[in-house]
Amino acid sequence: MRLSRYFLPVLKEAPSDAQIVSHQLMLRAGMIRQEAAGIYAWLPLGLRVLNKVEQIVREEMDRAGAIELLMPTLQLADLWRESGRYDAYGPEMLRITDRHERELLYGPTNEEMITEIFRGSVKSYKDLPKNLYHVQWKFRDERRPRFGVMRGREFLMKDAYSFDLDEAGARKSYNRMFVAYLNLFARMGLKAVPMRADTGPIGGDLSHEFIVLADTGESAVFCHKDLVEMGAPGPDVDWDGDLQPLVDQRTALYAATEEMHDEAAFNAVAEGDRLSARGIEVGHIFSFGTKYSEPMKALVAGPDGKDHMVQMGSYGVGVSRLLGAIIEASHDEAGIIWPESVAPFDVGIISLRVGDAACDAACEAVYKAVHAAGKTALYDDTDARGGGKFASMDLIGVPWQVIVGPKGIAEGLVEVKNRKTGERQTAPLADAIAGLTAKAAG
Ligand code: 5CA
Repeated sequence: MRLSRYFLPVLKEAPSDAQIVSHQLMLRAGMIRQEAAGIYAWLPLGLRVLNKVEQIVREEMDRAGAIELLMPTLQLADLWRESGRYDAYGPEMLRITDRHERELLYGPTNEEMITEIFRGSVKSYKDLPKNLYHVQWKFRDERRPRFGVMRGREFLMKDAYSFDLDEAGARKSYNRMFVAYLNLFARMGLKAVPMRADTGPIGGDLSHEFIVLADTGESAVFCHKDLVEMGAPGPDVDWDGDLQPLVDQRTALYAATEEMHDEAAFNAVAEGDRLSARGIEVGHIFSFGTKYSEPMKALVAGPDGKDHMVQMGSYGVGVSRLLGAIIEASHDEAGIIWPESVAPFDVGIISLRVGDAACDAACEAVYKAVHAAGKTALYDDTDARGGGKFASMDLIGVPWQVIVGPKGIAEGLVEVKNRKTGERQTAPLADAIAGLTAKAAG
C-alpha cells in the first residue's frame, strides 16, 4: 500500500476522553473512530489487524475440529422465550420491533439460535460430537461502555458451541477448546491465563476465563505466578486424544477471578508465588450441560434407542477486545509494537526523498520484493518530513522498517529498523531485501 493513496488519519494527540493507552493509541493510529458510545467504525488500518486476529482465531478453531458457519445478528424474541432468557437478560439486550410488530433482538450471544439450528437436523448420537462456531458482531447495551474496543456495545466475538451425547464427551469438547484457546492467544503474543470464573447469564457450573494481565484490566484476578509463564502446548497435540493432563497442568495451580476468589485457598499458595493483579478477559468458556437443550428440546437418539438431551458448552473470544489487549501488552512511548503475527503491514518503507530517482527505485524494489514474498508493505511515499514519517511508522507499530535516504542509496545502502528493539542496521539494498523478505516470511 502506498501511503499517498491510503486512508490513515493519524492524530498527534490523543483525544482527552481516552483513558487507557490502547484506546489512545488506536485513535491516534487511525484504527477506529467512535460513532456513538461504545460503537466504532473500523478504519482501514484497524480493520487489517482485526482481520488478522480473526483469522488466527479461525485457524485455531478449525484445527481443534470446530466448524464455521454464520448466524445473523438479529434474532426472534420468541426463540429466547423458549429458554426463558428473554425476560431474564434485562436492559443489556437491544430489543427491536419490525414493521409487522414482530419482536426481534440484536444478538448478545447465540446459545438459543445454535440450539434451534442443531435440533432442526441432528437426531442421532452418530452425528455427535459437533462444535459449530461463527465470528459475528454482537450488541450488549453495556451500562458503562468504556476504554474503546475493550468494553464496547457493538463488538466482534467468536462464539463456538459444542454438542455431545454425555458428560464425558462434553468434558472432552471443553478441553479441546481450552487447549485451542491457549494456542490462539499465544500466537498473538499474549500470555493468557485460564482462571476459574463465574458463569453469569450464560449459566452452568464449569467455566474458565482467559485473562491477560494488565494494570488497566477491568477484572481483579488472583493466581499462582507460574501460570503466567507456562506457555501454550502448541498445535501438535493429539486433538482426538486425552487432553485432560494438559488442562489439569494449568488448573492444578490456583487461579480465579474476583467472583470465584477463595481467600483461604489463595493463602495456601506460598507467599512468594501469589499474584494478585488486574487483567483483561479475552476469552470465556462454559460447560452448561442441558441448560438450553432441556427447555428447547434438543434431543438425540442414543445407542440405547432412547432420547437424550444433548450436553452443551459455549466458548467465546472477544475478537475486537483482543486488539486493545494486545496493545496494552505491547507498546512504548512511541506507539504500538505489533507482534508480527497480527501486524497491519509486515514492512514499512520510508523514503526520505520522494522524487529522487535512486530513492524511488530502491523503495520500489523493496515494495515489489516484499509483495512477491507474499507479505505486505506500507510505503510512505508522501512528501512529509523524515521525522514525521518515522513517528507515524512507529505509532502504527510496523514491525520492520526500511529507511531509504539519498546519501545512503548513493552508496547502495539502506537502513533496516526493528520496531520492537529499536535496533537499526545499515545494509546493502540487496541484503536488506533478502533479510526483510526472509524475516517477513518467517
Ligand atoms: N456465549 C458465551 C460464550 S460464546 C458468551 O457470550 N460469553 S461472554 O459473555 O463471556 O463473552 C465472550 C467474550 O466476549 C468475553 O470473554 C470478552 O472477551 C468478549 N466481550 C464480552 N463483552 C464485551 C464487550 N462489551 N466489549 C468487547 N468484548 C466483549
